[in-house]
Amino acid sequence: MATALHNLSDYDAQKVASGKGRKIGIVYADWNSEITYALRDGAVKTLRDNGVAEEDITLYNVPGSFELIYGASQMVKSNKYDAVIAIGCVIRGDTPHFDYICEGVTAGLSQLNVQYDTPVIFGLITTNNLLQAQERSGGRHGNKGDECAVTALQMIAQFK
Ligand code: DLZ
Repeated sequence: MATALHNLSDYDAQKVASGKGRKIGIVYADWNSEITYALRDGAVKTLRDNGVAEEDITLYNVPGSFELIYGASQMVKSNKYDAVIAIGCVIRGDTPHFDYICEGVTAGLSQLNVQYDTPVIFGLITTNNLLQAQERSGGRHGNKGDECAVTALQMIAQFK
């Protein structure tokens, strides 16, 4: 039986540290752009709502989720950002490709978190179908982009 799902956009504004003066990099994939652009926009809005200046948010796009690893890596190594958010959407198809991309991105982003001092936030949606992705990018389960923005601010406040 499915468990109740936390709404990805729910957060206690009182508990989120101000993003004033913080610099955030967002790398997002163009694959499944209906979803990833909504995630990106959700992240940007939540960062702005919590004090991050527009000029302190840098956006880079990459072709697919697999390229998030390289994009995030370049952003982290530049030392210009207090946190980097990686956004992508992988939808299960008929072949094992889904598993390879998901595992590759997860491992790649995890490695960055261990090797460097800039937190990399995991904004990869991995779903069985388009509807599940829509539900998590501004639909009935909220927007994972919002969750990523709040997570980034929490990580910065805790460790920077
Ligand atoms: C090739 C591919 C496939 C089949 N599916 C997705 C997907 O659902 N989501 C996504 O972000 N990217 C997908 N890609 C593209 C790969 O991430 C990558 O861009 C290519 O394999 C080239 O490296």
